[in-house]
Amino acid sequence: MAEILASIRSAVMEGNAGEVDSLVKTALDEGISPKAILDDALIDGMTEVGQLFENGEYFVPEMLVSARAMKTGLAILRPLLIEQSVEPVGRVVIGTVRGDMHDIGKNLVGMMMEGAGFEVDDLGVNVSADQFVDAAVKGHADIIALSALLTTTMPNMSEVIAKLQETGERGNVKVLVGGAPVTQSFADRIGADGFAADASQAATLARSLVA
Ligand code: B1M
Repeated sequence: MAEILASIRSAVMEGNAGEVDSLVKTALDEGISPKAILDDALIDGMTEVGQLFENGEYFVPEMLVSARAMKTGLAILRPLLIEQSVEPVGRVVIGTVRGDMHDIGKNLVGMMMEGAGFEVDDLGVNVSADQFVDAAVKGHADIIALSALLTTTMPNMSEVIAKLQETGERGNVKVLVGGAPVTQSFADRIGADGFAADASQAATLARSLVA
């Protein structure tokens, strides 16, 4: 790993947003690709933070400052990861499901979908089934994209599908699910139209769902 990527990774783990800011800019100046900075430094650092939390070495405050540091880096990469598209290939309503406050992965998915040419309506975190369905109907969305990071909030994805069925909208919109604990078999079980393991797969899958 390039030395600077290792330094960015460490700065994320230390929750040092200022350091992440300047190192990411330096890495870009050195010609390192935004994708490498994202995958090999920012995501890698955050994965390690999760491991340390699991081992009892990090606690919620540490996770929080690391998340802020990662967001600082993402804000710099965002315009570079998003290609300008003239006509949207489709409309996506995205959010993290009810009860869940994790938004970094969801933000990445939204970003990659914008990059793939979608118009993205990001409803944020802790989004109820009603909010998802209302926004999808009002915005004539082709896809509802649901993110969940907790095993306890995964089941709330099926509330959205139930609400779509209840309102007669199920046939008008595809439902795409993802997030660390979500699997293809879970997606099949709740009747989702697709599952993606990461943000770039989510964008590819979204394009095939509207093709
Ligand atoms: Co939380 N947390 N957290 N946390 N947190 C996890 C998820 C956890 C795995 C940590 C651990 O134990 N190792 C664990 C969940 C355990 C479980 O359910 N099995 C956990 C816990 C327990 C909690 C709390 C309950 C802790 C507490 O309070 N005791 C609490 C819950 C709060 C709530 O939501 N109600 C909590 C709180 C927090 C913070 C607020 C401190 C912070 C979130 C800040 C924020 O998001 N703004 C936080 C963080 C940072 C994490 C970890 C460390 C990192 C998550 C992250 O951003 N990863 C996480 C451990 C881990 O995942 N390693 C953890 C980076 C991100 C790029 O990856 O989000 O997985 P990810 O997204 C990926 C894919 O999953 C996929 O694409 C992305 C990559 O390309 N993807 C999709 C995501 N959504 C998708 C949607 C798609 C397709 C793909 O289609 C629509």
